[in-house]
Amino acid sequence: MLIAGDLSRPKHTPWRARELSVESGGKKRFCLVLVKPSHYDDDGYVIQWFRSPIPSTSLAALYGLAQDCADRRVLGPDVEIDVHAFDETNTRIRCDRLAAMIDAAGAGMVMLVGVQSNQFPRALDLATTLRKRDIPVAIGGFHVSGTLSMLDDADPDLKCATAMGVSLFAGEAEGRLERVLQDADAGALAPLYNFMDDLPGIEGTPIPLLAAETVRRTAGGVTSFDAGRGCPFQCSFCTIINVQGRKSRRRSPADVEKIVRLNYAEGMRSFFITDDNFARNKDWEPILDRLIDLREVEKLNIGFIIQVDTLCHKLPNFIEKCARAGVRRVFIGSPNIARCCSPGKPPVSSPMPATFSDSQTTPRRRSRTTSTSSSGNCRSTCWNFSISRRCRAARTTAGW
Ligand code: B12
Ligand code: SF4
Repeated sequence: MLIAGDLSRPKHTPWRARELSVESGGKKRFCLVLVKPSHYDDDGYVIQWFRSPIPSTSLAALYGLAQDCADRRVLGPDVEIDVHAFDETNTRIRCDRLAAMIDAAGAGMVMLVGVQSNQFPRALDLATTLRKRDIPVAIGGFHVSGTLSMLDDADPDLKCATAMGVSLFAGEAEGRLERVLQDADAGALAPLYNFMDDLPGIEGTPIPLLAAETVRRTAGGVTSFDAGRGCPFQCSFCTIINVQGRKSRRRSPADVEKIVRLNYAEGMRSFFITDDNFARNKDWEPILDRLIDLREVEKLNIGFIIQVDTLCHKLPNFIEKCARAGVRRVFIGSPNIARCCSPGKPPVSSPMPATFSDSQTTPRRRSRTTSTSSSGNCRSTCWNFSISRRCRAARTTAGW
């Protein structure tokens, strides 16, 4: 791991955590506030709904990890960690109130989580207000990880965050969150935690979870979780493999079952499995077998949404088992809709094999400099890139 790295900023002012630490009944408190920022619309308003469509996976992941840190008393046996999670897409974020919560506890910090590029300006604005009140702030998520992984020079927005004393976190938090909490409690947050070269295994790690009152602010019935991360392919346009790598890292089938059961007990019936390419999760079959059992033996009324590549049908049993497990919607990526849809042009066939050896899954990072010889065609980047840009071309070409 690299701490601090090449981002420069003024020396971090030790926060008043230590001075303010209050004892109540012999226990100290540390207030950890997790905020998933929304983003601005074209007129500069924060986009917000009375009920947002679906709970945030990133927020759930961090909340699960933070609760685990609280249970393990990572700040010492006499320090209680209170964890609060807010999703700005359904909750107004009042920085003054967050600061008051932390002041009342005597110690704490705000983590801005799962921040994508379109949300980074909003995250910076929240951070500015909090930093003016001397609250320790950390920002993590795809923008920090992606820009540090793919841009040679640090992104100017990251420099801006660093300059105001915000701590940046690149990479994944499993096994690393306690280090950040301990540093914050000691008033010694590093400017940068960079774990991009050390992606953790996620089997057996704390499962993503949100408190019922957080989930109640969403439309209800639907939630999401990641069964795995990493994709073996190396599509030239893909940003994800630069961040999550090309090796299939996954939760155990038992953990997936636990996630489904816990959420089912809270009324969730539909699950978006957010793996960018579920067909390349090496445990797709044992996971589907568990889900089939839940549906066919225990008669749980569950349904799933997945994302796959166009060649998933070549995996023996994949489609049949998906259907039996309750997969009701599938995002299928295509690298070139224009060619697939245009009359007279043959569909693009991917040269990739249907299964992968470990040797093919180990190299990672910076696909922009690699060849496009194995494109997986999943929905993720293809959806964001191809459908928006290439579909327009397809419509024109195909005369839609
Ligand atoms: C699922 C998903 C969605 C779902 C979200 C559902 C949900 N319930 O959350 C939906 C379909 C709604 C969606 C929408 C969009 N998405 Co999306 N999405 C994804 C996907 C596939 C998974 C994200 C996820 O949940 N990951 C799992 C969590 C646990 O990972 P994580 O957020 O990275 O968090 C980990 C670490 O980063 C770290 N961490 C995160 N924050 C913090 C903070 C601190 C302090 C610390 C210590 C650690 C830490 O810890 C976590 C656990 O390890 C990603 C691709 C990917 N594989 O990342 C794209 C992705 C994030 N989406 C993307 C985009 C572009 C969008 C849209 C803008 C698409 C569009 N054009 O509308 C919208 C934006 C929605 C919005 N509100 O603004 C891009 C973002 C690119 C970028 N530069 O930021 C991605 C990377 C896909 C891509 N390459 O194109 N998305
Ligand atoms: S198949 Fe999808 S996740 Fe995998 S490299 Fe291609 S675009 Fe990225």
